[in-house]
Amino acid sequence: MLVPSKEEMRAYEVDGYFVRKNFLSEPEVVDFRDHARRQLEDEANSSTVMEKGDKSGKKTLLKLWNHAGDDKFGMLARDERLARMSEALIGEEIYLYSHKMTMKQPREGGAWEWHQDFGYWYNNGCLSPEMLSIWIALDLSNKANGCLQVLKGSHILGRLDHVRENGQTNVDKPYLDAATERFEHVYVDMNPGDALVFHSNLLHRSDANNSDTYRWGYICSYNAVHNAPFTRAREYGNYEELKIVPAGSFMAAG
Ligand SMILES: O=C(O)CCC(=O)C(=O)O
Repeated sequence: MLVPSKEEMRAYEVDGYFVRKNFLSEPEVVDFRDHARRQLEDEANSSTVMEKGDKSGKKTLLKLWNHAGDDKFGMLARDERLARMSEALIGEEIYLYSHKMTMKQPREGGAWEWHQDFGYWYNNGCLSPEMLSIWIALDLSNKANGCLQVLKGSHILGRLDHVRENGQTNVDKPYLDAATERFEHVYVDMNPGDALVFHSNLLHRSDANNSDTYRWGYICSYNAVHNAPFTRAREYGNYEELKIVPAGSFMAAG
């Protein structure tokens, strides 16, 4: 199903997120993950892969692309399943805001602190939170290896103030403390191929990976066309027509 079900629509509205099981099929995950591991582990020692530190000094890896081309990464970001889902939830014409790989290596990947994505996208010149992300698990993602955690329903707070800490943009502590009192804290367990679809104001974080397994996630974020940044603050996120491709086209891409 390309568009969200009624239940998914409602969960997105009320909880700020939902998980679509088996968003990618098993052969699709294997194809994409094998390619990603080969290419990005090779790149990991170069400046094209960023290292984000956490409070304990552990590093998590992040690869961000500025444009979606015809390679496997770009083709999945342009896949009709992601595009149609995002368009239906945002309710407007959309474009791809960013696509990135968040890589927690076994025993090494650090934590992401509590934040809203709109907390920093706003600083890039996006006026409204008509934005969302689809986080696709490429590995089993659980409490032991640092799965995503969310404060269910916290997107209704609107944008909170954020502060810059260790290269991460994190929500201001007193507001976070108040929010954790009010909203349910959920660890989002996912199987490879599952997708977490979440609103740009949903508070989320993840722990360090203290396990022997990989925890990689591919995140594609979409924005309403009329909400494109009013200033070119970054090389990514600026409006480009989204050239949607049929489901699974990335399998044939190099
Ligand atoms: O992959 C994760 O654990 C979190 C990534 C994240 O929140 C982000 O890139 O904004």
